[in-house]
Amino acid sequence: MAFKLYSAPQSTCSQRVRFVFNAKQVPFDEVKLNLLEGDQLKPDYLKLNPNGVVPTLDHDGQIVIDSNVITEYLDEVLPDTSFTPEDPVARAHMRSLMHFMDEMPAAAVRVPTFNLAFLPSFQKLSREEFEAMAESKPLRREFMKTMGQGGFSRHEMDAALKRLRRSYERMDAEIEKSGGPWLLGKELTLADVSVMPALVRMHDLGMAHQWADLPRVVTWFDSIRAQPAFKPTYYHGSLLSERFPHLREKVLSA
Ligand SMILES: N[C@@H](CCC(=O)N[C@@H](CS)C(=O)NCC(=O)O)C(=O)O
Repeated sequence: MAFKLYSAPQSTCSQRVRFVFNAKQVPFDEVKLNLLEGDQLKPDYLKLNPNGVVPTLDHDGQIVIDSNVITEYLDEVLPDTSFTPEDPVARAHMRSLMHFMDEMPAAAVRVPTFNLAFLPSFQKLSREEFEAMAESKPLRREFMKTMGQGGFSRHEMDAALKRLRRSYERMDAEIEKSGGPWLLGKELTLADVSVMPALVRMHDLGMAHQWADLPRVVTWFDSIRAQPAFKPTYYHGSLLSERFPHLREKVLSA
């Protein structure tokens, strides 16, 4: 079996899939796309993934898109090390949490990410260039237009941070209910993998204090970072602060 993963080092969605490959100790070819240069919008890539986003998995020529779908697919075709509970009720619970993670923290984290890390690159474009770039995005056109070259408003930032806070509280409640240390109990599942990149991103942006009063989430975060799969997933260049020097300064002064 040969796996090729179209990915971007700092893409939170790609990080989910890289983590699962690494946790399964299955090698894969990583094709790194430069999202700021628009590699994800080139015609050949759009034939693979009409959403114009990463990640995309090519498994022996079969294409699978969407990170949560890909991680479930990998658990099906590489079942030796599984991150999916056998019990159907627990499996359904895992899937509902994965949906929650996509709808809440994964969506909300884009607002601080774009405002703090990507906005300076977009501000260098002329208005026409920015509009053409926004227009070319199948999935994120309206998101880009709402952000504009002035960035998301204070109100939009606050709303995103509140959604993130509610996500940490939900994690806390799930860990308490399951007995932890993971969301569904003793075993790490794809639900943990699904939320991991949002917390890593917020930590990287200097905002880990948002869950500092939730000790179960603090322990969860330390535990996932201690997993052997974590380091190879977050190879150098995977954190925004490693790529954007202005963020590193911000993080250091936080
Ligand atoms: N639901 C999709 C979302 C994928 C997604 O939004 N990918 C981002 C990086 S994390 C991307 O490629 N963005 C490119 C862009 O906004 O043009 C998934 O989980 O795979």
